[in-house]
Amino acid sequence: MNTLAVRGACPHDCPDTCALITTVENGVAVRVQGNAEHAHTDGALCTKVSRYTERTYHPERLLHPLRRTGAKGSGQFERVDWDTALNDIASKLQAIAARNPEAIQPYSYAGTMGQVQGEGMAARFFHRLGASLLDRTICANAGGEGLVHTLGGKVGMKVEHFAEAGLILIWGSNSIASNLHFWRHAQQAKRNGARLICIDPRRSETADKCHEHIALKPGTDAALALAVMHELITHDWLDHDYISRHTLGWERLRERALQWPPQRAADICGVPVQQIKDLAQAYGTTRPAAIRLNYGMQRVRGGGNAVRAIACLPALVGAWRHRAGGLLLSSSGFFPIRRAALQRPDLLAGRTPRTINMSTIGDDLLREASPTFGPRIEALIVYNSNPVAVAPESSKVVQGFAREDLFTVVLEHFQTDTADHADYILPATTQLEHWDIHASYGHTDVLLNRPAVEPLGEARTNTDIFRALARRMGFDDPCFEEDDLTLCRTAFGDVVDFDQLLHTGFVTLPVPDAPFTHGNFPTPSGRCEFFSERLAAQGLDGLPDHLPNYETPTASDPYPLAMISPPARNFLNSSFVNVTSLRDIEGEPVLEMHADDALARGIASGAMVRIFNDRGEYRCKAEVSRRARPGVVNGLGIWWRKLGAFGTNVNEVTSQRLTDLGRGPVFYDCAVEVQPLTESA
Ligand SMILES: Nc1nc2c(c(=O)[nH]1)N[C@H]1C(S)=C(S)[C@@H](COP(=O)(O)OP(=O)(O)OC[C@H]3O[C@@H](n4cnc5c(=O)[nH]c(N)nc54)[C@H](O)[C@@H]3O)O[C@H]1N2
Ligand SMILES: Nc1nc2c(c(=O)[nH]1)N[C@H]1C(S)=C(S)[C@@H](COP(=O)(O)OP(=O)(O)OC[C@H]3O[C@@H](n4cnc5c(=O)[nH]c(N)nc54)[C@H](O)[C@@H]3O)O[C@H]1N2
Ligand SMILES: [Mo]
Repeated sequence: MNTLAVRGACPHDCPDTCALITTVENGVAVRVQGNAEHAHTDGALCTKVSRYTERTYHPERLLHPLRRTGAKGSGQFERVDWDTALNDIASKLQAIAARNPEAIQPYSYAGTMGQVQGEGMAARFFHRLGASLLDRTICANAGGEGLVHTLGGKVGMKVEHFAEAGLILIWGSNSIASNLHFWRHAQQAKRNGARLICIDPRRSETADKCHEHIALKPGTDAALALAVMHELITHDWLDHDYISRHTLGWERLRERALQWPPQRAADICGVPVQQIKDLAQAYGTTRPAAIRLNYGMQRVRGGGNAVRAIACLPALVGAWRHRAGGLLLSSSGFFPIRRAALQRPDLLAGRTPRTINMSTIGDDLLREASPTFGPRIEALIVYNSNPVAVAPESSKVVQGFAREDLFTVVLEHFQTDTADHADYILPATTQLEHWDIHASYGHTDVLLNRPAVEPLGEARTNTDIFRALARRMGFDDPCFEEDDLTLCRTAFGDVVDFDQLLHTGFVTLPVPDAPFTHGNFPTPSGRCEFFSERLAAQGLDGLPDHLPNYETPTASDPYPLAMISPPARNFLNSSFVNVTSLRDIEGEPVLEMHADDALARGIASGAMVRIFNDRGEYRCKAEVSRRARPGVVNGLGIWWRKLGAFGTNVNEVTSQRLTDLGRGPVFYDCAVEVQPLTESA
């Protein structure tokens, strides 16, 4: 038997970016394991990715191109050969481009986080075409902008140093579910005597394992942070030396924070005032104090400001002085990715196409041509994303995708809800079948992914599909001939040692252990900017503030419950929902409800319910659960619509409104009512 161990990288949208070892026997991948030589992975994978071969060799993997035969969205297709598919797609795109290339819209996100199979060749293709651009806001933009306007970039603590912290605030993060390799460090700190405090409306698996859980209402994090500042100031738990040397706007922030006595925040957050005081005392008096912030807390109207407020805290107490103090939301800003060399915006050749926000794709697909909007969207090329399931306000998204006059091409591994609405589905390779190179947003290593097996069936890499389309469209720039290994080398150029990547599979960036001990923030001022001149120049508040949710329900409202829809542990957004062994663990879509809210509505645990508001209705099973706080219901996971009850998922009820900073979606800023589903309904 011929057995190989192939080094790779997990492609998924997760902070951990693990190093993989795939065991290949006679050309078949039989096992995917964590690479024990890679410190961050430490030989361990999450349940999902340890089932990678089940996903790769899934009987429903797409193995040849498909062309639509039924009505739009019917999911009926026939097999065609690649030439037929590519020739027809190229000629349709050419005809649209001849009228106006901006009527063609790429739509992609982080199905793979690879720099090559992500936007490597795809962006070149769309830039050369002059297609509309895509504002990729759906996940992290509010928080990302919040960081940029406070710390200067998506930078922060190195994850490994959390193990040495004396206090860890796990803020808007269910780490056990979504950041397992961080959780190891938190456990180590706990064993060393650190105190762990979880700040989350939901009593998550992570909250269960912390010393304390602050179950605030969704979207009230900035109020909490401002009240903590109030206490730091009034008790003088401040590092005056750090503040004067390395921050900007202290006097103004001080004035703002003094307007936030703990009682004011307690009323807004819906938590006991003593809990806020205790939090402030712990944060003000424990060294080193570390904050693991995650994107769960920025999917609300004020998400950007909330991240700004929290990102001010470490500078106030001088936590950055120690390598185990400070904050980590994302480390992606440390990676010197050569985006221009990879994605070649120069191929726009002076054209400035419009930009469509991926978070409002529902509305935008339904928009008519107008002088402000530009042309109606006539063609949509989707890759690395499942918008019909993941984008907010599904009724609009589905209606848009169902337009008979929209030409839709979907590059996919599986026939997702989005692929059901395609005119052509093109089978794409998985991470086990292609080259790629990866940055991370949870650690500071670059990882290389080698193909472990040949592409399954007739699957082709995303890059190869865009190369083939480029050829048929007559794009003759030599950049369309570059192979994937060349693209891998281009991503970081000489900054990383490519030979080492080929040899070990990973390279650690030279990031200092405590990057902000002496200030040196990547802001314009070089300081931690409590006050942001850049925001003020845009006519925005230069200081962080609490912005209430768009939808802040009260008991007398028609939609009196706040709904959040955080990730399910055994899925990765809508990926893996079709992997039977993982779906079996999750069971079925559920809505967690507090006993009081269920009782008031005559809902028994296990009953089918309708969750609704003016935007739509979602049906699933209710679970009376200690994980839900009063007034807040938790709809877990982004199920495939067609695998959920009545072909719906949580995004039926979410809205297309946008965050204060970064134009992001507000998935967790959503008021609903819940009723038992009676036989007649
Ligand atoms: N297993 C698994 N892992 C994942 C994902 C997945 O779907 N499944 N998704 C990946 C993706 S795309 C991302 S962006 C990352 C990060 O994704 P995140 O969404 O940050 O993931 P979590 O840490 O699981 O969940 C965030 C936590 O925030 C809480 N939360 C909701 N609203 C609020 C609020 O207003 N305030 C506060 N303080 N907390 C709130 C939720 O209850 C939840 O426990 O995780 C990645 N990892
Ligand atoms: N209600 C609600 N909605 C949410 C969220 C939430 O918490 N609540 N979370 C939001 C967040 S944080 C995010 S990041 C988005 C995620 O939204 P998406 O980025 O769309 O993520 P997935 O749902 O995992 O879909 C990715 C798809 O890419 C495909 N794919 C993977 N690798 C490849 C490849 O190499 N080639 C091709 N062609 N396809 C590939 C997978 O098969 C999968 O179907 O969802 C958002 N939507
Ligand atoms: Mo995300």
